[in-house]
Amino acid sequence: MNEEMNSGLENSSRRNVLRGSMLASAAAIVSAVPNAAISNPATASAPAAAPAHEDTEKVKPASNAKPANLSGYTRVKQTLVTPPFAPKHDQVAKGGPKIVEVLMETKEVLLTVDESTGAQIWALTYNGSVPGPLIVAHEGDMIELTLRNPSSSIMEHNIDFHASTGALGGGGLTHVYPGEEVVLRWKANKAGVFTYHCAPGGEMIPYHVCHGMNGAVLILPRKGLTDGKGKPLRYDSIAYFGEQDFYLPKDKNGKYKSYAKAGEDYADSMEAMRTLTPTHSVFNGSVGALTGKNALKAKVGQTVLMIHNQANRDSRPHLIGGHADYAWETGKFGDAPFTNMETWFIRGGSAGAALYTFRQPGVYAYVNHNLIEAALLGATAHFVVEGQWDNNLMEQVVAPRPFKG
Ligand SMILES: [Cu+2]
Repeated sequence: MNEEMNSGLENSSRRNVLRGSMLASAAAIVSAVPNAAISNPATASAPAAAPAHEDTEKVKPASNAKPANLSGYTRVKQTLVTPPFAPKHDQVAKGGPKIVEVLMETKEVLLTVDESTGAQIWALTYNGSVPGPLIVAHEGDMIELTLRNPSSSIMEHNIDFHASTGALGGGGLTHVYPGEEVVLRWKANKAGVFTYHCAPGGEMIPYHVCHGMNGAVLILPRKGLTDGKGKPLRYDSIAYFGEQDFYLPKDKNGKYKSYAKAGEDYADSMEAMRTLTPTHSVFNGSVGALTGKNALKAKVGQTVLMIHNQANRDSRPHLIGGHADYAWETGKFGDAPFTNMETWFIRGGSAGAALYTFRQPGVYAYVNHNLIEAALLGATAHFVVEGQWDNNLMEQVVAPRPFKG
């Protein structure tokens, strides 16, 4: 398997590819931090070889660290679901703080990004989807993640939770080779919606993130969302959008290249990413993933919480025909939301949330209002809303007709 790895990586062993440790920029991004990828020279050839555990030792907290105080917590398991859906949860916390146990498996899957062109990518994913699943908890809870990397994987993976505190967001404690699993527990001490992503080190960080390895965590205030002035805000459903910029290599004739396995596109991807010009910017993994028969559904009078994750690049969501009644642009529920927004802003490397109650039936397009990205690169989703039309809000007074002039 080693020898077959990647024709674009002639000068590196498979271990290098897995860890990214030969990459000069690794030190620049994660220097002075306990990152196993930096300190471990590329020597082994088996993906699940011993050094991983030694590396993990290096990033453990100092031995005089006190054990976590878990008294008062009760354990619950959260079954993660495929986006755009959210796992079952309470909007207002019931009882005391929880340790929310979740399981994620890193999966390297061939994903068709655009059926019309045949564009594909060996996506790097959590649980097989782009974005990875939404995790939901309340402020004060703990998330306890079991991260598994199956032995069939090519690559090493880890996870950096922007909502967490310490060790590169957990990235320094969660490097798992194929065939390994790790368990990380962190406290959700800030309410909001936050991104998470793989960050193996150096150039592997954008490579994994731009191959789909990112998602969001929703940490609700214990009393649920409010307008910032004490008015409770509730939703009927969550629509979880992961906007993904892909940089797919093309051949001399402008056709998208195909690869036999994950990682084989490495050198070509690096070249494509350096342009900073994505070939695609899509919601939930592919062009049309949330349009047509895959459109989101709602009814007039229903309220949807739209969560937008973009782990790499700025975006500016807009709901055509509607608004954000409330928008937590930065995703932080401790801050009062903006109100009645036409377009809101998601900073690259973050997630945000917007709440809207549908008032009219019809098809609403949820887009990145860089309309080139929406229409040409794929960043469009649809809500199909059923209900009674309200002429007080809008009416076609005269249908299109010829006129003289
Ligand atoms: Cu990864």
